[in-house]
Amino acid sequence: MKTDFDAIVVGAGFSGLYMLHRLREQGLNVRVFERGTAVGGTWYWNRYPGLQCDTETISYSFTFDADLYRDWTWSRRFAPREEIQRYAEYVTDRLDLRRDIQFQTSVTFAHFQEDTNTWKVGLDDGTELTTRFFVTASGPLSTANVPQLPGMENFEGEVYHTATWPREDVQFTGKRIAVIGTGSSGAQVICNGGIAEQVGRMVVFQRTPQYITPAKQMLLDEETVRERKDNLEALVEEMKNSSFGAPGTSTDRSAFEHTPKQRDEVFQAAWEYGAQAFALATYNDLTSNEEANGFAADFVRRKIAEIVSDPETARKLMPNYLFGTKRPIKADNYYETFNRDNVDLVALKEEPIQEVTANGIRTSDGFYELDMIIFATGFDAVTGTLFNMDIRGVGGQTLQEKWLDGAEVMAHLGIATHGFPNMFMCQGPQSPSVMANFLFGIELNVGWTAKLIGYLVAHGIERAEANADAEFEWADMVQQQAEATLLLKTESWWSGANIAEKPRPKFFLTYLGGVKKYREELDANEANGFKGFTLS
Ligand code: N01
Repeated sequence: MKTDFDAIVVGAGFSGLYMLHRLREQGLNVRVFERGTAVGGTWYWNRYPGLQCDTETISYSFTFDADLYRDWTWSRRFAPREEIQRYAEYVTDRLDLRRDIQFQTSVTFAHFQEDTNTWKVGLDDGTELTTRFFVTASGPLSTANVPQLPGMENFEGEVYHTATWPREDVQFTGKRIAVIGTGSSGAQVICNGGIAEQVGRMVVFQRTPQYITPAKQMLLDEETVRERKDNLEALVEEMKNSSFGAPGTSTDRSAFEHTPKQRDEVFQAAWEYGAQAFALATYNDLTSNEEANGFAADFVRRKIAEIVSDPETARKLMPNYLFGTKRPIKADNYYETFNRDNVDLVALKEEPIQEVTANGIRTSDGFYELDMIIFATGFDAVTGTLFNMDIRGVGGQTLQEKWLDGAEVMAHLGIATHGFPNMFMCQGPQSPSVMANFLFGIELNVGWTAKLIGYLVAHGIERAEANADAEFEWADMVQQQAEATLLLKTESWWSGANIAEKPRPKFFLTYLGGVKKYREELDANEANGFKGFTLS
């Protein structure tokens, strides 16, 4: 059947951009719908002060086109949001993608049409379109989690969430502000945004302390930049064969190969080096062996005690759960910020919030007068945005029904789910997505999906559907990977524990086997004629 488009893609973040490029290269008629006014996805929406990518720019760049890589020059070891936004615009213009992206348009529904093996897609302006392939590139972290605090509606000051930060400048000078949440976003707001230096007072409401190691941001000199560009092939080889999809992020060494003194030297060197070194390149058993984990955890706690001058504040900042079982945070001067006279810490487990009033927050122990509340409370991750669209597959079944509201999420290769033929998810559930260098992950699974779509078109195959047994096997394997680690021992958004009203997923939501293994799985699958899919 003739459709309006061969493929409709939801979202113009990096996944959507790459998908558009790859499908268009194969001569397909593609349209991307983006709710924002520009490309960039997560980097478009999260514009809070201090935001920078904590994957190093050397690998947080597309590598599929050497000229595209070499013609862009990053200024720093970690790119600030604005620079990534410019990079996304650069990619868009270089690949001439803009003409196939419609901005300020949300996809409201996508319904599979069984009689024609096509999708009917609805937009928020009421338009209905047909497409052969429906592709979600809507991001795993794109629906903000805003906790309902008692009395919140009475607050008369300014209220922001890191993930929906306004485009206009926010003034902080002299104000009394609360930051609620100390994940990657909260940490960057607290110590990287320059806010602490401007505000009258900053009160950090911390529910769970975090392990935070220095990022070690720095400007790049010309020689470093030239070296990177000259050695792209070797870099890509290393990324392909690594676990995280970035250089310097793995090691074969166990923590038990070293004496306590040697371990401290290794941890200290990684602390000074920054980036992902502490979590990923010190020892290979930190997140699989509790004793090894304790070595790293103790080291960070000792650092907190050394850095933070007030012993009571230091105690409150010390995590007592397993290191690395929440996403390790890399940020400069985080613990140091709590030495400032105008920064206070409230440990919510000891001093819970009782109510928000017109001019502040009352806890069990006191009242904090405030002009502004910043929520850095994260996301309804992985499935949140997918569930917000009305996606219906075979028999009119919704994605929520299929996945039991999140309790039984299964996606073959992290890309497709049974009952939803011709629908493909970029960086979907049970792909490496957030557990790897996101851009390299995109090159792998978006690239693979584009190949599958190309194969279907070339062979006149109308319908590709993931098989139920294949997706179960994949989801079960992902769950076994998680059970082999310590990750399930801690509540986190990784384990789907951060949204109280959502069920805990039976199968872990992210593939933990690493980039190399995932790439090999995808290659083997393709070599086996796209195993686990019924093509008809
Ligand atoms: O969100 P989070 P995030 N009352 O869920 C707390 C990526 N990212 O936006 O730990 C009080 O990690 C919650 O407490 P607890 C990255 O993948 C990347 O910071 O649940 N507090 C936690 O402290 C990251 O992992 C970059 O007890 C409440 C915080 O809010 C992911 O995005 C930068 C609460 C939420 O932390 C999410 O990070 C930023 C409540 N009711 C983000 N509810 C890069 O640099 C939640 N909290 C690439």
